[in-house]
Amino acid sequence: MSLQIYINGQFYDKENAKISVYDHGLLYGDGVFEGMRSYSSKVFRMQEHMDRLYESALAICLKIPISKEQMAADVNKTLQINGLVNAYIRLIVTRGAGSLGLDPNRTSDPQVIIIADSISLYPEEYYQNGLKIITASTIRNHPAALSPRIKSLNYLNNIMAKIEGLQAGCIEALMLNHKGEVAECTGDNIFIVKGGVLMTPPKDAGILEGITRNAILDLAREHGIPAQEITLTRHDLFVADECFLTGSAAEVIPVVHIDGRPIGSGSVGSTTSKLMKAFKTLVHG
Ligand code: PXG
Repeated sequence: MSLQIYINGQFYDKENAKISVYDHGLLYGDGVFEGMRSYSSKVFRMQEHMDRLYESALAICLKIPISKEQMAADVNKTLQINGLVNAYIRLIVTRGAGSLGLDPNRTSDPQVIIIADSISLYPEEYYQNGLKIITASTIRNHPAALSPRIKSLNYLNNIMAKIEGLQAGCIEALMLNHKGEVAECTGDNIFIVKGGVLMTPPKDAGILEGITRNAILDLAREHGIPAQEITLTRHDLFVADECFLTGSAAEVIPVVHIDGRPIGSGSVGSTTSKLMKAFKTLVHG
């Protein structure tokens, strides 16, 4: 049986899961999304993902036609129908089909789409030996242009940064904010360890407040690792002992090189290893 895709409460074969070319999600990137993971058939931090999705929608004046509870139930149903246990879930809400003009009032029927599929993970080698990343010249959205806290369908500057990374032979790239401070990577949050203290940029540094990021901050607290949400510059990264990234897809992945410079010893650090293990236990527990 072909993969079943949810659109507005109905399921369609992957080949037949289609929406209008007049949808403002396509025409203007006018919509919001979430990327989630399920482990042993249970969505990790479902409530947090629902809260972030509905807040992103609220921020762009998009009214999601179903309740959070219904949405969560529909996510579970999509997993179930597809017999998926450990999966990646992409949830999309578009503004809906409208006229060829920006006016969101001339659209109707936001489209709610749920895709649950098997996950394509980063190669295991990166988890063992760590990533090399570069700093992209493309910055995160200026907060006065579009809040970087909105997980919108407009990901072009992150994609441009990703292209910069790929052209340099790196699968992730660091993005700074409009003040030149460290924000995050194109689809992952960033952490460093310095003198036994875990540090990550604060919510207002132009980041998406990652759900994995918050889980790592919780785990640090539980394991007695001092943690700070604090402004970081590239200098702080260059002199850090350890560095790692977090995201729903990547989970926790070490970084051992930035812009051609080794971080700390140039190999995966002990705090990073400890948190990688703790995260595995958390999601599989
Ligand atoms: N920053 C950005 C800009 C993101 O898009 C994260 C951080 C990590 O957040 P979570 O909540 O996942 O810990 C994200 C989300 C993909 C993919 O297919 C991943 C994200 C976004 C879009 C696509 O790998 N990560």
